[in-house]
Amino acid sequence: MSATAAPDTQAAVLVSLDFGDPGYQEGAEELVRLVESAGVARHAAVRGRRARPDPKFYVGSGKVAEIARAAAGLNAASVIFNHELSPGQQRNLERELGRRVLDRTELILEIFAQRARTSEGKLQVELAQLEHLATRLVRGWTHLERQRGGLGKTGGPGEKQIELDRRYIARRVRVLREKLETLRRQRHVQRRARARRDVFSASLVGYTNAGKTTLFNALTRAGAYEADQLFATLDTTSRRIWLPQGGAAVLSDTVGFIRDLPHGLVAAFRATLEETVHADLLLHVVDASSAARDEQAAQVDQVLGEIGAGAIPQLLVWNKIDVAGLAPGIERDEYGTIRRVFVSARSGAGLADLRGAITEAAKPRQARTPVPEPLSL
Ligand SMILES: Nc1nc2c(ncn2[C@@H]2O[C@H](COP(=O)(O)OP(=O)(O)OP(=O)(O)O)[C@@H](O)[C@H]2O)c(=O)[nH]1
Ligand SMILES: [Mg+2]
Repeated sequence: MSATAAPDTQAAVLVSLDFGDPGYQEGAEELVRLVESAGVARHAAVRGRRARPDPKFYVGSGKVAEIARAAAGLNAASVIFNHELSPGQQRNLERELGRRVLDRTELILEIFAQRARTSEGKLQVELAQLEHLATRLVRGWTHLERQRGGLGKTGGPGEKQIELDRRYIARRVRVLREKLETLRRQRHVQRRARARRDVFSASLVGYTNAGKTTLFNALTRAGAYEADQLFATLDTTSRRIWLPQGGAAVLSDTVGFIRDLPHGLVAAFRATLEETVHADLLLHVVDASSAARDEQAAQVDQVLGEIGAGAIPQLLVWNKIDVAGLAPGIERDEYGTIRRVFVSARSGAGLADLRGAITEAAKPRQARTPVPEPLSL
């Protein structure tokens, strides 16, 4: 390959800096999984330790040179920071490195854009991308003209942004919000109809890759898309499941959570997550085989609080016990209340217990709470 070959969009340099945060190591490993999920085949990692970010380049100038060397070695089209960059830092880095620089939010948005299937999912991703872009649209985009749109296979707003100006974005954001609002009202009607029929509803929530979709498929035999990649699921799917003793419930599979989920994304995905907010029961799926399982569960609880789902009863489901080497079954506290259910969505171990636990959770519900009006964005 000659030195003038076009930059390789499947190669990237990953930058993670340690500021003394205890989750640093896991965060850096997760970044590798994220870029693999985004379709990056080759990467080089640049790591470092700092007291605080450098105002101009986020990293120090020695590190910038190291990144430049690594990027040249791979002929990488993009450099991905596992951090939030200010618009100025991003601009300075792109100018200095001559490559596309993405921050963590943009990487997650890129994956979401690749995954979105339903029209609602696509609208939500485009809205989040435009809103993120609007914060970067300060001045001086011309240097990006030739460099933007590397990693992406999706052709999102990234490629078109030179033509975009604030007014265009504002107009488009308004249209997207209106469309999403219409979809939300339709959902609301469906939900009200469901509530009238008095069907118990449960939502699978949990960290990305915990096994929610696999569990959903195992419980409903639905055949939804499950994969060993982050954010395999973006859209909410709902199916009826049958419970022991003849009952039924509606089960929903939802988008996965991740540490430091960008706030703009939480807002954009509110319509999808609303299914979660309105559930009678949350099945909080935890990857019991992950070393970071406790921290991941805490992150999920935090996002649930942010979207107003903190008070919904939760059933903790420890999944992947086949890998974790745990026994299937139900764990109760001293009062007989279910604390955790141990399952393997893959082998099917513990699924009968889980159905039993859902039935038990569905029983004490006597008075139904009325369905509140939809949240507005
Ligand atoms: N060994 C084992 N692997 C599992 C189990 N459940 C799920 N997996 C695997 O874990 C990976 C992620 O599963 P998904 O069901 O896609 O996870 P998810 O929580 O829906 O992930 P996102 O949609 O990305 O948020 C897949 O490779 C599954 O095959 C399990 O019980 N045991
Ligand atoms: Mg999934």
